[in-house]
Amino acid sequence: MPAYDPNNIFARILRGEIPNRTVLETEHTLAFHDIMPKAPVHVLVIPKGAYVSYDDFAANAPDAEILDFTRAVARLTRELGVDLDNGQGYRAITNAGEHGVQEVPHFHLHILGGRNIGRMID
Ligand code: DGP
Repeated sequence: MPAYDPNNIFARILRGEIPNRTVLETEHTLAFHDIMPKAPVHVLVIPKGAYVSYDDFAANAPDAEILDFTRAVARLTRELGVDLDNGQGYRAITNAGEHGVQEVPHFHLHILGGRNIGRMID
């Protein structure tokens, strides 16, 4: 696992050093609009703790942080109108490392919706 870079963009967003368009904030989780949206709904969900990737988060975060994050994702799909009770669905993806073409090395989940996303995201 590469060392966590405390000056990555999302760490700076969490410290309030870079503005963001917040959608939801909970005790352990922040969700905000992607700066270069690939769909009408494109929200990034991040834990407030310092994790590089999904596997880092899933293996090392305290249970309370994982639960908070997971429930925040469910709440977001409803509030963004893409959940399967009220909307037409979404894709949730996370990129990790070089082969995953991860740009920002702080674990984040992309929630994409509002249109048919197709079979793959570049
Ligand atoms: P990736 O690491 O490849 O999963 O994607 C990172 C995403 O972060 C990409 O869709 C663009 C977005 N992004 C990069 N810089 C910023 C920023 O300063 N603010 C916001 N809101 N999004 C950003």
